[in-house]
Amino acid sequence: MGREEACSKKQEAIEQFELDGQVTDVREYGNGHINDTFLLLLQREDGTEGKVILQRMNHDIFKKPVELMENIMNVTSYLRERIVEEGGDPDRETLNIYWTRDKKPYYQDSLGNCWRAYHFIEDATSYDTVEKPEDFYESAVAFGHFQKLLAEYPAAELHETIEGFHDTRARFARFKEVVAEDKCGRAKEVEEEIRFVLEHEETAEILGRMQAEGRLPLRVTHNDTKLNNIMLDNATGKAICVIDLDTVMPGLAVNDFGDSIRFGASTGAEDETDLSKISCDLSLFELYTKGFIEGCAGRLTRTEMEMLPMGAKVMTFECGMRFLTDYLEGDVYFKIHREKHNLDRCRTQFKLVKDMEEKWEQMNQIVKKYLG
Ligand code: ADP
Ligand code: GN1
Ligand code: MG
Repeated sequence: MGREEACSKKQEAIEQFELDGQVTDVREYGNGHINDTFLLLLQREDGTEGKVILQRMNHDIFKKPVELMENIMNVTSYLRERIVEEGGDPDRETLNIYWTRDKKPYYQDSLGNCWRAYHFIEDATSYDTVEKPEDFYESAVAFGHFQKLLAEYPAAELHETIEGFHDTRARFARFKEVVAEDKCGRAKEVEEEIRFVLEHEETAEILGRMQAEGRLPLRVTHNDTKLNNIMLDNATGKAICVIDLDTVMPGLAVNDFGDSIRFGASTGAEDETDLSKISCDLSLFELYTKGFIEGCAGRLTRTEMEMLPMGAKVMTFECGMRFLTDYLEGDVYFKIHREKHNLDRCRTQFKLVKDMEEKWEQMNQIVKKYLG
C-alpha cells in the first residue's frame, strides 16, 4: 500500500479520538523515515486554540501495534510516576495519549492502518541537526536520564516491537543473504561497500556476545536516540521530553548512546553525498559522553561505560548495513526521496565508522575521563 492510500483514512481516524476541541486544520508534520505524522489544529469550546499530534504507525514495519501501544502505555505511565517523584511535570516530560471513543489507545482504520494521537508538547522544538552543541548535550542528559528513570523497570517484560531490532549479528547474517539474492541486480555497483561489511564481522558480533556472556545487562532502551526525538524547551533550551517511543524495548544502553553519536556527532547529514564533509566530531562526542553519563547518574555499570565507544561504532556500522541492505532489496524499508538515497546514507555511515576507527584511542580516552 502506498503512503497516500495508507493515509487516506486520516479523517476517519481523526473522528475516533476524544479530542478536546474541533479540528480546524490538518498538516503534514516531522521528518521521520517510518511513520506518518500530522499536526491537527483545534478550536476549543472556550475559544482557545490547541494542537494534537496524529500518527499513522507504519504496520509494514511495526507488525504488532497492540503490543507496541502496550509498551508505550506501560513505559509512559511508569515514567509519569518517576517524574512526579522527582518534582517534574508529567504533562510535558513524557508523552500522553488521547483515547479513542471506545477507550483504546489507538484506532485501526478500515484498511488496517493503526493511528494514535498525542497531546502536543507546547513551546518546545525538536531539531533535525545539531545547530548548537548545547542542544546535543541536552539530548545526552535526557537520554541518560531516561536510562536512570527506567533503571528498575523489568526490561524483559516489554514486548520486542521489532524482533532483533539491534541484533547486529542477525542483521549481518541477513545482509549476506540479501547480497546472495541480489534481487535488483545492484550488488555489482556496491562491491566496495559489501566488502566493507564483510570485513567487519567482529563489529557485528561483539555486543551480542558480551550480552550473552552476561557482561552487558538488558535494559529498557529507546533504540532510536536521534536528536530529533528529544523536545527542547524554547524558553530554557533544556531537554524536556524523550519522544518517538515506538522502538522502546529491551536492549543495550551502549546502543542508545551509540545511535545518538552516529547521528548527532557526525559533521554532515545522514544523506550527505560529499563524503569529505563526514567525520566524527570529537568535541561533540565528548559533550554527549559527559551528558549521557551525568544523566544516567550512576546507573550504568563500569563495563557499559567502557563500551560506549563500541556502541557508537556498532550502531553506525549497523545503520550503514541496514541502508545498504535496503538498497539491495529495492528500497522497501526506509522512505527515500531520490534515487540511490539509501546508498548515499550507507556511505556516510561507513565513512563515519572508518573515521571512528582512526580516532579510536581518543574516543576511549575521552570516555575514561568521565568514568570517575
Ligand atoms: P518518526 O517516527 O516519524 O520520527 P516522531 O514520533 O519522532 O515520528 O514524530 C515526528 C516529529 O513530530 C518529531 O520530531 C516532533 O517534532 C514532532 N512530535 C512528535 N510528538 C510530538 C508531541 N507529542 N508534541 C509535539 N511535537 C511532537
Ligand atoms: C528510522 O523513524 P526514524 O527516522 O526516527 C529507523 C531507525 C534508524 C533511522 C535512520 C523503526 O528512524 O532505526 O536509525 O531511521 N527506525 C526504525 O535515520 O527502523
Ligand atoms: Mg522521530
